[in-house]
Amino acid sequence: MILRRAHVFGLGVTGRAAVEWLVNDGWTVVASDDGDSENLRKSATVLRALGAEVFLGGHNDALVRPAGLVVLSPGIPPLTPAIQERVRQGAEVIGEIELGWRHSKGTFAAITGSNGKSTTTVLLGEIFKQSGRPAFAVGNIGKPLIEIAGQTTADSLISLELSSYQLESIVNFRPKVSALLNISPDHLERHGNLENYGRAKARIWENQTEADFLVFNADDLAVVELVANSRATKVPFSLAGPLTKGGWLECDDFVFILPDKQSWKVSRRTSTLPGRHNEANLLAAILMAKLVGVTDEAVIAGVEAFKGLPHRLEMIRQFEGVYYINDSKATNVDAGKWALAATEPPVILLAGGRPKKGGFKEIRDTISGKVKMIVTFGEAAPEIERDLGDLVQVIPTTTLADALGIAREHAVPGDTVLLSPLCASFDQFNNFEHRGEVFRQLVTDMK
Ligand code: UMA
Ligand code: ADP
Repeated sequence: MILRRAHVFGLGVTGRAAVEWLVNDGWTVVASDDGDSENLRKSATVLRALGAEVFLGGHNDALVRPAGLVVLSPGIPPLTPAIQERVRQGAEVIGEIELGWRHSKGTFAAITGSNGKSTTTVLLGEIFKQSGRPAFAVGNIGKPLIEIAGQTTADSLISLELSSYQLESIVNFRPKVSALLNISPDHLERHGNLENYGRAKARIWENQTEADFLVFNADDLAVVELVANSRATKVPFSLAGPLTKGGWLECDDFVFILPDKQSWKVSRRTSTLPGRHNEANLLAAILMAKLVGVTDEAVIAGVEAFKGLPHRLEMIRQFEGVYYINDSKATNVDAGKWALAATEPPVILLAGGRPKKGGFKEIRDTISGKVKMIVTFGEAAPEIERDLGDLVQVIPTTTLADALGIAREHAVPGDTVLLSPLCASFDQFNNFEHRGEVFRQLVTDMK
Protein backbone atom coordinates (compact mmCIF):
# COMPACT_ATOMS: atom_id res chain seq x y z
CA MET A 1 0.00 0.00 0.00
CA ILE A 2 1.32 3.47 -0.90
CA LEU A 3 1.66 5.56 2.24
CA ARG A 4 -0.57 8.65 2.00
CA ARG A 5 2.53 10.68 2.74
CA ALA A 6 4.06 12.92 0.11
CA HIS A 7 7.25 14.96 -0.26
CA VAL A 8 7.01 18.02 -2.52
CA PHE A 9 10.33 19.33 -3.89
CA GLY A 10 10.49 23.06 -4.60
CA LEU A 11 8.22 25.78 -3.27
CA GLY A 12 7.76 28.00 -6.28
CA VAL A 13 4.45 28.32 -8.12
CA THR A 14 4.27 24.57 -8.76
CA GLY A 15 5.32 23.32 -5.34
CA ARG A 16 2.89 25.59 -3.51
CA ALA A 17 -0.03 24.45 -5.66
CA ALA A 18 0.96 20.79 -5.22
CA VAL A 19 1.23 21.09 -1.43
CA GLU A 20 -2.16 22.77 -1.23
CA TRP A 21 -3.83 20.11 -3.35
CA LEU A 22 -2.24 17.22 -1.46
CA VAL A 23 -3.13 18.62 1.95
CA ASN A 24 -6.73 19.18 0.83
CA ASP A 25 -6.82 15.63 -0.48
CA GLY A 26 -5.86 14.34 2.96
CA TRP A 27 -2.17 13.63 2.48
CA THR A 28 0.47 14.14 5.13
CA VAL A 29 2.86 16.48 3.35
CA VAL A 30 6.47 17.44 3.82
CA ALA A 31 7.95 20.05 1.47
CA SER A 32 11.47 21.33 0.96
CA ASP A 33 13.39 23.93 -1.02
CA ASP A 34 17.09 24.65 -1.41
CA GLY A 35 16.40 28.36 -1.12
CA ASP A 36 15.75 30.35 2.05
CA SER A 37 14.59 33.76 0.83
CA GLU A 38 12.08 36.15 2.37
CA ASN A 39 9.47 35.05 -0.16
CA LEU A 40 10.05 31.37 0.55
CA ARG A 41 9.70 32.00 4.28
CA LYS A 42 6.36 33.69 3.65
CA SER A 43 5.22 30.72 1.55
CA ALA A 44 6.43 28.32 4.23
CA THR A 45 4.31 30.11 6.85
CA VAL A 46 1.21 29.82 4.66
CA LEU A 47 1.81 26.15 3.90
CA ARG A 48 2.57 25.29 7.53
CA ALA A 49 -0.76 26.89 8.49
CA LEU A 50 -2.43 24.47 6.07
CA GLY A 51 -0.77 21.56 7.89
CA ALA A 52 2.34 20.82 5.80
CA GLU A 53 5.78 20.45 7.31
CA VAL A 54 8.19 22.72 5.45
CA PHE A 55 12.01 22.80 5.32
CA LEU A 56 14.01 25.59 3.68
CA GLY A 57 17.74 25.79 2.89
CA GLY A 58 18.02 22.19 1.62
CA HIS A 59 16.13 18.93 1.22
CA ASN A 60 18.05 16.72 3.64
CA ASP A 61 16.01 17.34 6.79
CA ALA A 62 12.83 16.46 4.90
CA LEU A 63 14.33 13.18 3.69
CA VAL A 64 14.04 11.58 7.12
CA ARG A 65 10.24 11.91 6.99
CA PRO A 66 8.56 8.92 5.32
CA ALA A 67 6.99 9.52 1.91
CA GLY A 68 5.50 7.09 -0.59
CA LEU A 69 5.01 9.79 -3.23
CA VAL A 70 7.41 12.48 -4.37
CA VAL A 71 6.17 15.43 -6.42
CA LEU A 72 8.80 17.43 -8.31
CA SER A 73 8.77 21.06 -9.41
CA PRO A 74 9.94 21.41 -13.04
CA GLY A 75 13.06 23.40 -12.13
CA ILE A 76 14.50 20.51 -10.10
CA PRO A 77 16.27 17.89 -12.21
CA PRO A 78 15.18 14.31 -11.39
CA LEU A 79 18.84 13.30 -10.96
CA THR A 80 19.25 15.65 -7.99
CA PRO A 81 20.84 13.54 -5.18
CA ALA A 82 17.98 14.11 -2.72
CA ILE A 83 15.47 12.83 -5.28
CA GLN A 84 17.62 9.83 -6.04
CA GLU A 85 17.66 9.17 -2.30
CA ARG A 86 13.84 9.10 -2.39
CA VAL A 87 14.01 6.62 -5.29
CA ARG A 88 16.30 4.40 -3.18
CA GLN A 89 13.79 4.66 -0.34
CA GLY A 90 11.19 3.21 -2.72
CA ALA A 91 9.06 6.31 -3.28
CA GLU A 92 7.21 6.92 -6.53
CA VAL A 93 8.64 10.08 -8.11
CA ILE A 94 6.35 12.12 -10.38
CA GLY A 95 6.16 15.69 -11.60
CA GLU A 96 3.27 18.03 -10.92
CA ILE A 97 1.93 17.44 -14.45
CA GLU A 98 1.54 13.74 -13.74
CA LEU A 99 -0.18 14.53 -10.44
CA GLY A 100 -2.51 16.98 -12.18
CA TRP A 101 -3.24 14.54 -15.00
CA ARG A 102 -4.15 11.74 -12.59
CA HIS A 103 -6.65 13.97 -10.82
CA SER A 104 -8.22 15.82 -13.77
CA LYS A 105 -11.14 14.96 -16.01
CA GLY A 106 -11.74 16.10 -19.58
CA THR A 107 -9.82 16.25 -22.85
CA PHE A 108 -6.17 17.26 -22.90
CA ALA A 109 -4.47 19.11 -25.76
CA ALA A 110 -0.78 19.39 -24.84
CA ILE A 111 1.75 21.63 -26.56
CA THR A 112 5.53 21.55 -26.53
CA GLY A 113 8.38 22.89 -28.66
CA SER A 114 11.24 25.33 -28.23
CA ASN A 115 9.27 28.43 -29.21
CA GLY A 116 5.62 29.38 -29.61
CA LYS A 117 4.29 27.19 -26.79
CA SER A 118 2.68 29.93 -24.71
CA THR A 119 1.18 31.73 -27.70
CA THR A 120 -0.29 28.49 -29.06
CA THR A 121 -1.53 27.36 -25.63
CA VAL A 122 -3.36 30.59 -24.88
CA LEU A 123 -4.73 30.83 -28.43
CA LEU A 124 -6.06 27.29 -28.16
CA GLY A 125 -7.46 28.11 -24.70
CA GLU A 126 -9.29 31.07 -26.27
CA ILE A 127 -10.74 28.80 -28.97
CA PHE A 128 -11.77 26.30 -26.30
CA LYS A 129 -13.48 29.09 -24.36
CA GLN A 130 -15.52 30.01 -27.42
CA SER A 131 -16.75 26.41 -27.66
CA GLY A 132 -18.94 26.98 -24.62
CA ARG A 133 -17.41 24.01 -22.79
CA PRO A 134 -15.43 24.47 -19.53
CA ALA A 135 -12.03 25.61 -20.83
CA PHE A 136 -8.58 25.96 -19.27
CA ALA A 137 -5.15 27.13 -20.45
CA VAL A 138 -2.50 26.00 -17.97
CA GLY A 139 0.98 24.53 -17.45
CA ASN A 140 4.33 26.13 -18.19
CA ILE A 141 2.58 29.41 -19.06
CA GLY A 142 2.55 30.01 -15.31
CA LYS A 143 -0.50 28.20 -13.95
CA PRO A 144 0.08 24.70 -12.55
CA LEU A 145 -2.30 22.04 -13.82
CA ILE A 146 -2.95 20.77 -10.30
CA GLU A 147 -4.40 24.18 -9.40
CA ILE A 148 -7.39 23.57 -11.69
CA ALA A 149 -7.58 19.77 -11.56
CA GLY A 150 -10.47 19.86 -9.07
CA GLN A 151 -12.52 22.16 -11.32
CA THR A 152 -12.32 19.93 -14.39
CA THR A 153 -15.29 17.85 -15.54
CA ALA A 154 -15.75 15.19 -18.23
CA ASP A 155 -16.58 17.85 -20.87
CA SER A 156 -13.65 20.14 -19.99
CA LEU A 157 -11.12 21.13 -22.65
CA ILE A 158 -7.62 21.65 -21.28
CA SER A 159 -4.94 23.43 -23.27
CA LEU A 160 -1.64 22.56 -21.58
CA GLU A 161 1.79 24.05 -22.22
CA LEU A 162 4.58 21.60 -21.42
CA SER A 163 8.28 22.33 -21.08
CA SER A 164 11.00 19.75 -21.53
CA TYR A 165 11.49 19.96 -17.74
CA GLN A 166 7.88 19.02 -17.07
CA LEU A 167 7.94 16.19 -19.59
CA GLU A 168 10.94 14.62 -17.85
CA SER A 169 8.76 13.60 -14.93
CA ILE A 170 5.57 12.27 -16.49
CA VAL A 171 4.60 8.60 -16.12
CA ASN A 172 1.14 7.84 -17.54
CA PHE A 173 0.27 11.29 -18.91
CA ARG A 174 -1.59 10.81 -22.20
CA PRO A 175 -3.14 13.77 -24.03
CA LYS A 176 -5.81 13.27 -26.70
CA VAL A 177 -3.83 15.62 -28.93
CA SER A 178 -0.19 16.54 -28.56
CA ALA A 179 1.78 19.08 -30.59
CA LEU A 180 5.47 19.54 -31.26
CA LEU A 181 5.93 23.02 -32.72
CA ASN A 182 9.69 23.08 -33.39
CA ILE A 183 13.04 22.11 -31.93
CA SER A 184 16.04 24.40 -31.60
CA PRO A 185 18.81 24.45 -28.99
CA ASP A 186 17.53 25.54 -25.56
CA HIS A 187 18.01 24.41 -21.95
CA LEU A 188 21.15 22.50 -22.87
CA GLU A 189 22.52 23.35 -19.41
CA ARG A 190 19.94 20.96 -18.00
CA HIS A 191 19.69 18.32 -20.72
CA GLY A 192 23.37 18.17 -21.70
CA ASN A 193 22.81 17.98 -25.46
CA LEU A 194 20.20 18.47 -28.16
CA GLU A 195 19.46 14.76 -28.35
CA ASN A 196 18.47 14.52 -24.68
CA TYR A 197 16.44 17.70 -25.01
CA GLY A 198 14.57 16.23 -28.00
CA ARG A 199 14.05 12.98 -26.10
CA ALA A 200 12.45 14.86 -23.21
CA LYS A 201 10.13 16.70 -25.63
CA ALA A 202 9.20 13.43 -27.34
CA ARG A 203 7.79 12.09 -24.09
CA ILE A 204 4.67 14.15 -24.81
CA TRP A 205 3.41 11.29 -27.05
CA GLU A 206 4.97 8.44 -25.10
CA ASN A 207 1.61 7.06 -23.91
CA GLN A 208 -0.47 8.02 -26.94
CA THR A 209 -1.97 5.34 -29.22
CA GLU A 210 -3.46 5.50 -32.74
CA ALA A 211 -6.65 6.73 -31.13
CA ASP A 212 -4.79 9.96 -30.24
CA PHE A 213 -3.33 12.67 -32.46
CA LEU A 214 0.11 14.20 -32.81
CA VAL A 215 0.23 17.58 -34.56
CA PHE A 216 3.75 18.38 -35.78
CA ASN A 217 5.78 20.86 -37.79
CA ALA A 218 6.64 19.18 -41.08
CA ASP A 219 9.08 22.01 -41.97
CA ASP A 220 11.38 21.19 -39.05
CA LEU A 221 13.67 18.26 -39.82
CA ALA A 222 14.49 17.58 -36.17
CA VAL A 223 10.77 17.39 -35.44
CA VAL A 224 10.08 15.11 -38.41
CA GLU A 225 12.82 12.73 -37.24
CA LEU A 226 11.54 12.66 -33.69
CA VAL A 227 7.87 12.01 -34.51
CA ALA A 228 8.73 9.04 -36.74
CA ASN A 229 8.60 6.74 -33.72
CA SER A 230 5.25 7.90 -32.38
CA ARG A 231 2.27 5.54 -32.40
CA ALA A 232 -0.23 8.42 -32.49
CA THR A 233 -2.12 9.42 -35.65
CA LYS A 234 0.17 12.07 -37.11
CA VAL A 235 -1.18 15.35 -38.42
CA PRO A 236 1.46 17.62 -40.00
CA PHE A 237 1.42 21.37 -40.62
CA SER A 238 3.64 23.38 -42.93
CA LEU A 239 4.33 26.93 -44.06
CA ALA A 240 6.31 25.64 -47.03
CA GLY A 241 3.45 24.51 -49.23
CA PRO A 242 0.49 22.16 -49.66
CA LEU A 243 0.45 18.76 -47.96
CA THR A 244 -1.83 15.80 -48.63
CA LYS A 245 -3.27 16.08 -45.13
CA GLY A 246 -2.94 18.32 -42.08
CA GLY A 247 -2.75 22.12 -42.28
CA TRP A 248 -0.90 24.57 -44.52
CA LEU A 249 -0.96 28.10 -45.87
CA GLU A 250 -2.16 28.60 -49.44
CA CYS A 251 -2.24 32.17 -50.77
CA ASP A 252 -4.09 33.98 -48.03
CA ASP A 253 -5.86 30.97 -46.52
CA PHE A 254 -5.10 28.36 -43.93
CA VAL A 255 -6.19 25.06 -45.49
CA PHE A 256 -6.94 21.93 -43.47
CA ILE A 257 -7.58 18.29 -44.33
CA LEU A 258 -8.22 16.26 -41.18
CA PRO A 259 -7.61 12.50 -40.78
CA ASP A 260 -11.36 11.89 -41.35
CA LYS A 261 -10.91 13.67 -44.75
CA GLN A 262 -12.97 16.66 -43.64
CA SER A 263 -11.51 19.79 -45.29
CA TRP A 264 -11.79 23.45 -44.35
CA LYS A 265 -10.37 26.90 -45.10
CA VAL A 266 -9.85 29.88 -42.81
CA SER A 267 -8.68 33.27 -44.05
CA ARG A 268 -5.24 34.35 -42.71
CA ARG A 269 -6.88 37.71 -42.07
CA THR A 270 -9.02 36.19 -39.33
CA SER A 271 -5.99 36.70 -37.06
CA THR A 272 -4.04 39.89 -36.37
CA LEU A 273 -1.00 38.03 -34.98
CA PRO A 274 2.15 39.23 -36.80
CA GLY A 275 4.82 37.12 -38.52
CA ARG A 276 5.37 33.75 -40.16
CA HIS A 277 6.04 32.08 -36.83
CA ASN A 278 2.53 32.97 -35.68
CA GLU A 279 1.12 31.39 -38.83
CA ALA A 280 2.72 28.15 -37.64
CA ASN A 281 1.20 28.65 -34.18
CA LEU A 282 -2.21 29.31 -35.74
CA LEU A 283 -2.03 26.18 -37.89
CA ALA A 284 -1.14 24.07 -34.85
CA ALA A 285 -3.83 25.53 -32.59
CA ILE A 286 -6.59 25.27 -35.21
CA LEU A 287 -5.66 21.67 -36.02
CA MET A 288 -5.69 20.75 -32.35
CA ALA A 289 -9.07 22.38 -31.82
CA LYS A 290 -10.57 20.59 -34.81
CA LEU A 291 -9.14 17.25 -33.69
CA VAL A 292 -10.96 17.47 -30.37
CA GLY A 293 -14.22 18.38 -32.09
CA VAL A 294 -14.51 22.14 -31.62
CA THR A 295 -16.90 23.71 -34.14
CA ASP A 296 -15.71 25.92 -37.02
CA GLU A 297 -17.59 28.89 -35.53
CA ALA A 298 -15.83 28.55 -32.16
CA VAL A 299 -12.44 28.24 -33.87
CA ILE A 300 -13.00 31.44 -35.83
CA ALA A 301 -14.32 33.32 -32.81
CA GLY A 302 -11.28 32.21 -30.76
CA VAL A 303 -8.78 33.14 -33.46
CA GLU A 304 -10.42 36.56 -33.85
CA ALA A 305 -10.48 37.17 -30.09
CA PHE A 306 -6.81 36.35 -29.45
CA LYS A 307 -4.62 39.45 -29.85
CA GLY A 308 -1.30 37.97 -28.71
CA LEU A 309 0.54 37.85 -25.40
CA PRO A 310 2.60 40.61 -23.79
CA HIS A 311 6.40 40.37 -24.26
CA ARG A 312 6.04 38.59 -27.62
CA LEU A 313 6.59 41.11 -30.44
CA GLU A 314 4.49 43.55 -28.47
CA MET A 315 4.36 47.01 -30.05
CA ILE A 316 4.87 49.42 -27.15
CA ARG A 317 4.97 52.79 -28.83
CA GLN A 318 5.85 54.84 -31.84
CA PHE A 319 7.92 57.79 -30.65
CA GLU A 320 9.58 60.42 -32.85
CA GLY A 321 8.91 58.17 -35.86
CA VAL A 322 10.66 55.14 -34.28
CA TYR A 323 8.82 51.92 -33.38
CA TYR A 324 9.65 50.26 -30.03
CA ILE A 325 8.84 46.55 -29.80
CA ASN A 326 9.07 44.33 -26.70
CA ASP A 327 9.98 40.72 -27.48
CA SER A 328 11.48 39.99 -24.05
CA LYS A 329 10.24 36.39 -24.26
CA ALA A 330 12.83 35.69 -26.97
CA THR A 331 15.12 33.92 -24.53
CA ASN A 332 16.95 31.92 -27.19
CA VAL A 333 18.50 32.55 -30.58
CA ASP A 334 15.80 30.85 -32.64
CA ALA A 335 13.02 32.99 -31.15
CA GLY A 336 15.06 36.11 -31.98
CA LYS A 337 15.49 34.91 -35.55
CA TRP A 338 11.75 34.65 -36.05
CA ALA A 339 11.17 38.00 -34.37
CA LEU A 340 13.63 39.66 -36.74
CA ALA A 341 12.03 37.95 -39.71
CA ALA A 342 8.69 39.45 -38.67
CA THR A 343 10.06 42.99 -38.15
CA GLU A 344 10.41 45.66 -40.83
CA PRO A 345 14.03 46.87 -41.29
CA PRO A 346 16.04 48.86 -40.39
CA VAL A 347 16.20 47.36 -36.90
CA ILE A 348 18.28 48.36 -33.90
CA LEU A 349 18.43 45.15 -31.91
CA LEU A 350 18.72 45.17 -28.13
CA ALA A 351 20.17 41.83 -27.07
CA GLY A 352 21.81 40.43 -23.97
CA GLY A 353 21.31 38.84 -20.60
CA ARG A 354 22.52 35.42 -19.51
CA PRO A 355 23.72 33.57 -22.60
CA LYS A 356 22.67 29.99 -23.25
CA LYS A 357 25.02 27.30 -24.51
CA GLY A 358 25.57 27.37 -28.26
CA GLY A 359 26.55 30.99 -29.02
CA PHE A 360 24.90 33.45 -31.42
CA LYS A 361 26.19 32.44 -34.85
CA GLU A 362 22.86 30.83 -35.78
CA ILE A 363 21.32 34.29 -36.19
CA ARG A 364 23.95 35.66 -38.60
CA ASP A 365 21.90 35.17 -41.77
CA THR A 366 18.92 37.01 -40.33
CA ILE A 367 21.03 39.94 -39.08
CA SER A 368 22.50 40.75 -42.48
CA GLY A 369 20.51 43.36 -44.37
CA LYS A 370 17.99 43.77 -41.57
CA VAL A 371 19.82 44.97 -38.48
CA LYS A 372 21.69 48.25 -38.63
CA MET A 373 23.14 48.01 -35.13
CA ILE A 374 23.11 45.74 -32.08
CA VAL A 375 23.24 47.28 -28.62
CA THR A 376 24.12 44.68 -25.99
CA PHE A 377 23.61 44.55 -22.24
CA GLY A 378 24.27 42.12 -19.41
CA GLU A 379 26.52 39.06 -19.25
CA ALA A 380 26.24 38.05 -22.91
CA ALA A 381 27.63 41.31 -24.32
CA PRO A 382 31.19 40.01 -25.11
CA GLU A 383 29.90 36.77 -26.64
CA ILE A 384 27.45 38.60 -28.92
CA GLU A 385 30.20 40.94 -30.07
CA ARG A 386 32.50 37.96 -30.74
CA ASP A 387 29.89 36.10 -32.84
CA LEU A 388 28.27 39.01 -34.71
CA GLY A 389 30.66 41.96 -34.44
CA ASP A 390 32.10 41.48 -37.95
CA LEU A 391 28.61 41.74 -39.52
CA VAL A 392 27.20 44.84 -37.92
CA GLN A 393 28.19 47.49 -35.41
CA VAL A 394 27.85 46.12 -31.86
CA ILE A 395 27.80 48.64 -29.01
CA PRO A 396 28.24 47.09 -25.56
CA THR A 397 26.48 48.60 -22.53
CA THR A 398 25.76 47.38 -19.02
CA THR A 399 22.03 47.71 -18.40
CA LEU A 400 18.90 47.58 -20.52
CA ALA A 401 18.31 51.27 -19.74
CA ASP A 402 21.79 52.12 -21.09
CA ALA A 403 21.13 50.02 -24.18
CA LEU A 404 17.84 51.76 -24.86
CA GLY A 405 19.49 55.15 -24.40
CA ILE A 406 22.14 54.32 -27.02
CA ALA A 407 19.50 52.90 -29.40
CA ARG A 408 17.45 56.08 -29.10
CA GLU A 409 20.49 58.24 -29.91
CA HIS A 410 21.10 56.30 -33.12
CA ALA A 411 17.50 55.74 -34.25
CA VAL A 412 16.00 57.80 -37.08
CA PRO A 413 12.34 57.93 -38.17
CA GLY A 414 11.32 54.63 -39.80
CA ASP A 415 13.66 52.52 -37.62
CA THR A 416 12.46 49.87 -35.20
CA VAL A 417 14.10 49.34 -31.83
CA LEU A 418 13.50 45.68 -31.03
CA LEU A 419 14.17 44.14 -27.63
CA SER A 420 14.66 40.48 -28.58
CA PRO A 421 17.36 39.52 -26.10
CA LEU A 422 18.35 36.01 -27.35
CA CYS A 423 19.26 35.22 -23.73
CA ALA A 424 17.77 34.36 -20.35
CA SER A 425 17.04 37.32 -18.11
CA PHE A 426 18.32 36.04 -14.78
CA ASP A 427 21.58 38.02 -14.65
CA GLN A 428 19.69 41.30 -14.13
CA PHE A 429 15.97 40.51 -13.82
CA ASN A 430 13.68 38.11 -11.95
CA ASN A 431 12.34 36.67 -15.22
CA PHE A 432 11.47 37.64 -18.82
CA GLU A 433 8.27 39.38 -17.68
CA HIS A 434 10.25 41.63 -15.33
CA ARG A 435 12.68 42.47 -18.16
CA GLY A 436 9.76 43.25 -20.50
CA GLU A 437 8.00 45.41 -17.88
CA VAL A 438 11.18 47.41 -17.27
CA PHE A 439 11.53 47.96 -21.02
CA ARG A 440 7.89 48.97 -21.35
CA GLN A 441 8.24 51.50 -18.53
CA LEU A 442 11.46 52.96 -19.96
CA VAL A 443 9.87 53.34 -23.40
CA THR A 444 6.62 54.74 -22.02
CA ASP A 445 8.56 57.31 -19.96
CA MET A 446 10.60 58.59 -22.94
CA LYS A 447 10.05 62.30 -23.48
N1 UMA B 1 14.67 24.74 -6.37
C1 UMA B 1 15.31 23.89 -5.49
N2 UMA B 1 16.35 23.15 -5.97
C2 UMA B 1 16.75 23.20 -7.29
C3 UMA B 1 16.07 24.06 -8.17
C4 UMA B 1 15.02 24.83 -7.67
O1 UMA B 1 14.96 23.80 -4.31
O2 UMA B 1 17.69 22.47 -7.65
C5 UMA B 1 13.58 25.55 -5.85
C6 UMA B 1 13.87 27.03 -5.96
O3 UMA B 1 14.59 27.51 -4.84
C7 UMA B 1 12.48 27.64 -6.05
C8 UMA B 1 11.62 26.50 -6.61
O4 UMA B 1 12.43 25.33 -6.64
O5 UMA B 1 11.96 28.06 -4.83
C9 UMA B 1 11.20 26.88 -7.98
O6 UMA B 1 10.64 25.80 -8.68
P1 UMA B 1 10.64 25.82 -10.27
O7 UMA B 1 11.99 26.28 -10.76
O8 UMA B 1 10.17 24.52 -10.73
O9 UMA B 1 9.66 27.02 -10.61
P2 UMA B 1 8.10 27.23 -10.38
O10 UMA B 1 7.95 28.54 -9.71
O11 UMA B 1 7.44 26.07 -9.79
O12 UMA B 1 7.67 27.46 -11.90
C10 UMA B 1 7.57 26.32 -12.77
C11 UMA B 1 8.22 26.67 -14.11
N3 UMA B 1 9.62 27.02 -13.89
C12 UMA B 1 10.61 26.30 -14.46
O13 UMA B 1 10.43 25.37 -15.18
C13 UMA B 1 12.02 26.75 -14.17
C14 UMA B 1 7.49 27.83 -14.74
O14 UMA B 1 8.02 28.03 -16.05
C15 UMA B 1 6.01 27.48 -14.89
O15 UMA B 1 5.33 28.61 -15.37
C16 UMA B 1 5.44 27.07 -13.54
O16 UMA B 1 6.22 25.99 -12.98
C17 UMA B 1 4.00 26.55 -13.67
O17 UMA B 1 3.96 25.39 -14.43
C18 UMA B 1 8.86 29.17 -16.20
C19 UMA B 1 10.02 28.81 -17.10
O18 UMA B 1 10.98 29.58 -17.17
C20 UMA B 1 8.10 30.33 -16.83
N4 UMA B 1 10.02 27.66 -17.78
C21 UMA B 1 11.05 27.28 -18.69
C22 UMA B 1 10.80 27.88 -20.06
O19 UMA B 1 9.64 28.22 -20.38
O20 UMA B 1 11.76 28.01 -20.84
C23 UMA B 1 11.09 25.75 -18.82
P1 ADP C 1 7.42 29.73 -25.58
O1 ADP C 1 6.33 29.61 -24.57
O2 ADP C 1 7.71 28.43 -26.28
O3 ADP C 1 8.64 30.39 -25.08
P2 ADP C 1 6.12 32.06 -26.78
O4 ADP C 1 4.82 31.93 -27.47
O5 ADP C 1 6.12 32.67 -25.43
O6 ADP C 1 6.83 30.63 -26.76
O7 ADP C 1 7.10 32.89 -27.71
C1 ADP C 1 8.46 33.02 -27.31
C2 ADP C 1 9.27 33.75 -28.33
O8 ADP C 1 9.41 32.97 -29.52
C3 ADP C 1 8.64 35.05 -28.75
O9 ADP C 1 9.65 35.98 -28.57
C4 ADP C 1 8.21 34.92 -30.20
O10 ADP C 1 8.62 36.02 -30.95
C5 ADP C 1 8.93 33.64 -30.70
N1 ADP C 1 8.02 32.67 -31.31
C6 ADP C 1 6.70 32.50 -31.10
N2 ADP C 1 6.20 31.49 -31.83
C7 ADP C 1 7.25 30.95 -32.50
C8 ADP C 1 7.41 29.86 -33.41
N3 ADP C 1 6.38 29.10 -33.77
N4 ADP C 1 8.65 29.63 -33.90
C9 ADP C 1 9.70 30.39 -33.54
N5 ADP C 1 9.62 31.45 -32.70
C10 ADP C 1 8.42 31.72 -32.18
